[in-house]
Amino acid sequence: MITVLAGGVGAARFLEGLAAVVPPEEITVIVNTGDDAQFHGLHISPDLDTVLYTLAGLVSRETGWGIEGDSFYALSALQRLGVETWFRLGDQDLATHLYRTRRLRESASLSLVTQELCRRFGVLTRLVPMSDDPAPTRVQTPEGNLPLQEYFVKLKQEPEVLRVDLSAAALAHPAEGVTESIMRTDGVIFAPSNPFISIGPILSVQGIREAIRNTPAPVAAISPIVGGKALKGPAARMMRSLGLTASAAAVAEYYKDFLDVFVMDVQDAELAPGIEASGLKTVVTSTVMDSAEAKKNLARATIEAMQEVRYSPGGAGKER
Ligand code: FO1
Repeated sequence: MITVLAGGVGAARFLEGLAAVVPPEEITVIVNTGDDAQFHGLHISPDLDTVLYTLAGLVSRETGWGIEGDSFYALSALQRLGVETWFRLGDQDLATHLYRTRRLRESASLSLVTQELCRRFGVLTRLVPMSDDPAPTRVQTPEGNLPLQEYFVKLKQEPEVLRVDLSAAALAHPAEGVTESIMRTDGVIFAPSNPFISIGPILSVQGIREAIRNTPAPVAAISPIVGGKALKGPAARMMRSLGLTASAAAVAEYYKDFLDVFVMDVQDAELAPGIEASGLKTVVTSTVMDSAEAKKNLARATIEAMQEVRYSPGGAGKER
């Protein structure tokens, strides 16, 4: 069994590779819901949907989110009504949000609705929201304390980030099965997602940080920073505005309390000895997931490194 902590697009690409090298039923994905938002009275869970559509083979290849070939008639009609439409919801995508919102109003939990969606989309990988409680991430910027999607989409990640506010996640309880899937697994992987707005919210949910520290399984992270740049999104800029260096080494340092294995790109090979010296097993491989083969290779390299740690004298977790 493998447990993955995941955000949106980067995580989804990695999971495509993982589900091709490990039976998908043996993978549990704990997905960030700090990005969840309400638009037009509907509950949107962008990271859950990005992972769902990707594993179902339906995701838009151009954007990495939404459905390939979707139309935007409903959004245009809403625009005609004078409604703000900066968050682009496609017509087929809207069906997912209509379904989820109706089920939540019927008192179904977000976990149950996610399970139903997985079944309907034929996704065998187990997707679990980090929490069934609302846990919206907010971003403190010079322009104010903003809901995540306002910073991310409306303002195009342009404002400087002074602080990421995860106080709602800190009050949230993990969804059913989340801590168990961390404690009873053969390996935990932090997908190559933004450490602050994707993995950070998951780690902030009550009990998850402790579960990751205490699990007997090896814990690996894949750097989302390659050659000082983010694979996708604002992680590098965010690191700089939070006073960190945008580098794989800074990501390793940020996660070091949790990790046994750190997977980083060949472009950053010169940083590996320094990271190894801090007690982490480092894997230097290609982390740029530009083909199906590249995604599978990254998944294989991560699993192999976790197995080596698991079966090495002392095993995983001795340093944590
Ligand atoms: N990202 C954008 O940059 N612009 C959008 O209009 C947008 C719409 C959208 C609709 C549904 C969905 O599931 C995701 C969507 N995303 C959009 C992606 C999303 O905002 C971010 O990628 C994540 O929240 C960050 O992980």
